Amino acid sequence: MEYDVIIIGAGSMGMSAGYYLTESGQKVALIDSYDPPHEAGSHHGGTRLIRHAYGEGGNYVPLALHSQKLWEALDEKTEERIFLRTGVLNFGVKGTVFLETVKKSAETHQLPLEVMTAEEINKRWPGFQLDDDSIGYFEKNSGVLFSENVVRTYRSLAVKNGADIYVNNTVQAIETNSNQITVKLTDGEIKGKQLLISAGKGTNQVTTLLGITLPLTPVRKTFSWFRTTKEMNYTEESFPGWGHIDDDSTYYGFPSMDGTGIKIGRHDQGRPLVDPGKLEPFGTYPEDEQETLAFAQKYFSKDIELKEGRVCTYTNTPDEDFIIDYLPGHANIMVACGFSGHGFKFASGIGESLARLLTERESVVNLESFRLSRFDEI
Ligand code: PYC
Repeated sequence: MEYDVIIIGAGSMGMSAGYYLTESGQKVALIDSYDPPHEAGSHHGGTRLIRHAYGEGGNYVPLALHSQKLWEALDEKTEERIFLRTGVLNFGVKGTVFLETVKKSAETHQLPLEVMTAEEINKRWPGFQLDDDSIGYFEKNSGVLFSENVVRTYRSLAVKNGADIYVNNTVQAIETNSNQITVKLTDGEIKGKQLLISAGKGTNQVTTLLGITLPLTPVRKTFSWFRTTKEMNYTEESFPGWGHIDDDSTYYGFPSMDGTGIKIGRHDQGRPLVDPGKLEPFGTYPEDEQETLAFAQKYFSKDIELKEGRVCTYTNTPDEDFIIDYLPGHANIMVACGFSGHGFKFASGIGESLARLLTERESVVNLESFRLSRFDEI
């Protein structure tokens, strides 16, 4: 049997693309080194933010808004929780490029955005204790996505639509010609007309089988959950999703979902992974516990305590914009990678556009800024 599309890497992007491809009647094979949803990639830890007014660049806004619609449609299709409208507060020192871009992108796209002083923020959400020099931008329509539920739901819908899934399988070799691609797996081999590589931190292990190395740096990241005696100030009803930006650091976080604890992570920095297959456990380095705890004590509550932490991976590009393109020299192979720690919120929109590109050669949303041609070395 020959598949229409083989997808290597069935995490958030690959699983979403697989689902949308099966919705348009394509015969799809999904391959993953683990059994998704799992903790070895970039979709675990329960939650992700979706923000619409976008500090990383106004060009992301149409994709964020379209993705939001698709999340809401997915929510209707499943009993699983997919999206919760908590609102998201971006706060920090007034004038940072990120916060100015949030404001400008909201103005350009006429998004509702409330400008708030520190005093107003502390009053509205008593869980915050911000200094007078902080400013905040609150968008009420954005919120929290349930990341493992998303991957589980896309998987079950794709399989129901006829996708085959090859779990706990790694790719050993790829043979290509213009008509057919053969992927040799740990267990057997499969053939397809087109290939999508969406293997996160393992992407270069796959593309080097085709002689191509992409400008990707897998980075070890951590996130933690905290407890406090003032839990009622941090519930999903009483506290928003948030991001904090100043000149030296970026942190993000979530309310305590169903009493699981306040989740906080540091978005910038992290240690580049020498071997993408090896991730040292949480607590290996002093900063794993210290950084987010110091942040939480400063901006939330003095009595906050670490409950537990986890490790995950970002796969960063040099400019932290994504890579979504055909692989050079291969008109039947696409790559979607380098999501640089801010891609999950777009997985619905990107998966749908990848499916459209693979079937009709045109995207639903403009993805031109993610082309490989922006890098000199490719
Ligand atoms: O892009 O908002 C974001 C985000 C939250 C956690 C990691 N990335």
